[in-house]
Amino acid sequence: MSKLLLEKFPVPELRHWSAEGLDPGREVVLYHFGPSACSQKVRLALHEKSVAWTERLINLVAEENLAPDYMRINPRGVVPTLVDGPNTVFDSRTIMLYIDRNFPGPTLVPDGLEDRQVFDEWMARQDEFPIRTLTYGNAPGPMGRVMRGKVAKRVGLIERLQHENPDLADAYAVKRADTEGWLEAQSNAQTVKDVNAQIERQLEALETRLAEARWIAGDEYSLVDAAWTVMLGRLAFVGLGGLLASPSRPRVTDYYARVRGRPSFAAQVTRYQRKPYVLGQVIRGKFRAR
Ligand SMILES: N[C@@H](CCC(=O)N[C@@H](CS)C(=O)NCC(=O)O)C(=O)O
Repeated sequence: MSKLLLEKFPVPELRHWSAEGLDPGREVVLYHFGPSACSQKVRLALHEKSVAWTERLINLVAEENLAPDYMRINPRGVVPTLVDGPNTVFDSRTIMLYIDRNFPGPTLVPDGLEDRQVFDEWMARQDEFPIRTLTYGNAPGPMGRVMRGKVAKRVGLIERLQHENPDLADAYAVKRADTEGWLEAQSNAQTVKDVNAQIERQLEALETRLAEARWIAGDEYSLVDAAWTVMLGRLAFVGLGGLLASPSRPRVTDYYARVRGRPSFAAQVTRYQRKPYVLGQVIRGKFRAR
């Protein structure tokens, strides 16, 4: 049965982006997962800078991020991780800034002091938002149930991996504590409700900001727009797309249409959030024997 389903929901071939002005032989490797918001942020940055990259897919539904080999690359056991020659870079915000600074292409961080301050503030607003609770607490239908069910079973898996890999005992202990908090948050209706109210407040603030500037940090598109693109795309993904079409927030609606109209959105967000693609990953994850 799983084989049949896998044939029905193939994972499309992934294209890699052509680079201009990169040293021949420089290989940029991104460990990522298609629908992961943090991975999307980094992919948008790579795309907007036209950086060539090679992918290593880490299927979060299959918990490949917990595999000892991956934990030895990224001890936090999360995606994304960027490897650029001798440099291994963690954390989506840090990776985005690293990409902007270390590759040719348009500058995606504003120069002026005022714009830079707004940039930092809105990067933090996005980065600190409990997007995991928003996603897992709201994900609709059977897909949502599979996602939440996987989290519930993770603690046992982590305990086993911790036992089998004493060199990673501390890293797995952190994962275990984090998973317990995650489980609690996604199952607590009040917590999910609070997070949903919190995103509405952020959208109100975004509406106000967009009355002052065309893009979040001024006249030019920047990395903070990429970060918020992912945030808004996530709302649509988890069935809260109505929040982006509210008549009380016309600027947010227009802004979402503009970021969605960029080629980077189709290539790095939509295509990794299409139902057949996501279902393919979920099914692979669900049936993969560990
Ligand atoms: N602050 C980190 C968070 C990374 C993160 O939580 N990644 C998620 C996907 S968006 C993940 O790998 N989740 C799996 C897990 O926590 O076990 C970043 O921005 O990169």
